[in-house]
Amino acid sequence: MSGPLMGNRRMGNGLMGAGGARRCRAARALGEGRMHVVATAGHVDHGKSTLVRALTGMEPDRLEEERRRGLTIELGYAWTALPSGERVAFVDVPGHERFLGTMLAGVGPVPAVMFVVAADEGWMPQSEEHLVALRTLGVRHGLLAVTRADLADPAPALRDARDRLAEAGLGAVEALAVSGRTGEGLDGLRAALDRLVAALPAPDPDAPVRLWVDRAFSVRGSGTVVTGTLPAGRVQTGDELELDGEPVRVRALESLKEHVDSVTGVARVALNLRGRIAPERGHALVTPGAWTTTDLADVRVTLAEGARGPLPARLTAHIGSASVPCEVRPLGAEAARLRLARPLPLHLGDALLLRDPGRGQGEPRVLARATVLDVRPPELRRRGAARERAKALAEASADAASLLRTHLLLRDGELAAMGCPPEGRPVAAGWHADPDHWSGLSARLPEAVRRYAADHPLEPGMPVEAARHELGLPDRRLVTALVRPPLTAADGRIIMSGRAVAGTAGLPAPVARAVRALLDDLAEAPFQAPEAGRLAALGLGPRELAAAVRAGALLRVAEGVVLAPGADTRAAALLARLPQPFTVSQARSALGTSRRVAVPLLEHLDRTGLTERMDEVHRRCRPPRG
Ligand SMILES: Nc1nc2c(ncn2[C@@H]2O[C@H](COP(=O)(O)OP(=O)(O)OP(=O)(O)O)[C@@H](O)[C@H]2O)c(=O)[nH]1
Ligand SMILES: [Mg+2]
Repeated sequence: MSGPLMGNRRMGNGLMGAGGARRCRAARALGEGRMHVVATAGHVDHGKSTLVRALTGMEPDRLEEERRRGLTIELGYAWTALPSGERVAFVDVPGHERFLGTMLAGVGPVPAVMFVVAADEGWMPQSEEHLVALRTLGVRHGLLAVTRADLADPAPALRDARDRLAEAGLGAVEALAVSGRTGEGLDGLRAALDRLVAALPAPDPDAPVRLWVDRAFSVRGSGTVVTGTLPAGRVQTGDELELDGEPVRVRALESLKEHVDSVTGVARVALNLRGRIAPERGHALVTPGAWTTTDLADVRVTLAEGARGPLPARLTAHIGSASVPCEVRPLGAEAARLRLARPLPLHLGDALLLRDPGRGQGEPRVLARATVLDVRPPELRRRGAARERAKALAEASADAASLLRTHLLLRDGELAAMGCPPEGRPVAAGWHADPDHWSGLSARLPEAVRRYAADHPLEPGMPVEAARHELGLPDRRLVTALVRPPLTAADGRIIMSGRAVAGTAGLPAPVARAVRALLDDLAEAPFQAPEAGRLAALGLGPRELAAAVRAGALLRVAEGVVLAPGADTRAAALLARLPQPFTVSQARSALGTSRRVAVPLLEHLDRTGLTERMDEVHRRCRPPRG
């Protein structure tokens, strides 16, 4: 077994891509079925490694020290084909109490477990501790092997252990008596493993990648290599991934010592990486942008079997192959804020196992499950903020709706990076909103526009940017999405259309006074639009006139030509009394005005449909519509 990357590192020549033919033969011998990964668990010396060795013919204890001491110290890897052709790779964990951290790193990313109990010793402290850990991590698939059945009657240990596993949420697991030494029961165990893997849910090949590194080393000529259990998703040669925020490229890829171009979870993989990185166990390779890398998370705390609260303020958090010291700040009875000593890529719903590394023998060390509820929790500076947050977390679940209650507005990409596919349609350009917050904003906008119009009477409406600022929104497109009648948006501004009262009321006092003076002039001679001089004398420049027109205080028929509101319908009524069709000249004298006003006024009447042109010279009035 001289595979370069996956197996025994000391024995490998480490040339990815070299020796392919030999490996391909090995791969064919192993079968082409789907791959599954199963971790071992159980008390020290109960026969886990012996059983893995007997099942696979491979040596899980790679270190010289392990063989000398007859003890597993590091994670071991071995694999075989099952009778069905499906392939199973074992992650063999140490049972010694001192290596609980390593055991958790092995089990962390693995969906199923082979729980090993020695027939001659029965249930022991690390049997219990491993079971509590599995339960805390949410491992729900497994089988029970009561081994060393050549040394004692396996029946009592089998009965006892089966009941304990069932109670711990692993359900009615298959339980078998075997011997790693004599080989008794191994065929039955292989068949049971086949049934176990057949029942495992198929992971999503399109899921974002998060590969927790369990080993990292460099291979001469190839560079950095990491191995791990890929729980879901797909990794391919050439992929661009991220490790600790640094981009890395997958140069080559192996699975069970076989060179492959692409692999989907669940799988044991070895990746040859290019990038400025120094990977270690506990780092994760992730799909860029698909995870939120954070050192702060709000979590729901579920105490482990046998543990009592309150939790100590300093613990170690385990997820995947990572173990990270953390500070625990309780928020209410069931929630807490974790401050991690280094950032981890997390999703909502992830389970962290909280362990007290300081506890002595006999005391529970696996203390709690921390289910991630928020990966970007809000600051708690204000008085009472912690209490409010505790209340919110008590009602929260690990979904988009709960997140939006806290964050109010989130983009598609942010939700995805938090592990929450958005529910429902976006309110605008990829933005999702908390429904209550959105209807609150929707009620505030007309008020803001009204206030703005009162404060800026000469402006044609509230600039969208001002509204964005006023409502505290991160994107102008959110403002536009909030515009609905009677609001309208045009030219980057929001206008309150159909104002209730047309007139000078909303205009600044000097403008209102000037407009009233104009209207007095027009009352005498309704179609003699004021000359430029008169407008200038009254202080009515283009801005003031535009404001008066918007307010409905004046009617604008052309640039610089304004009349009293309603002058157009009055004109149409007068023109209707003329013999039809009529000329501009006839209209001009009927209205008592000049060509300067008559021409644009008639064009305005054409546009509004009160008159229509017959030819170059003639028009006629159109009967009122409807
Ligand atoms: N007679 C007998 N001895 C066994 C059997 N399985 C394991 N042993 C012996 O039990 C001892 C421990 O076996 P391991 O397989 O190293 O136990 P382990 O569970 O891997 O131990 P750790 O990894 O250190 O937790 C060794 O001396 C084995 O030879 C078995 O089925 N029958
Ligand atoms: Mg072992």
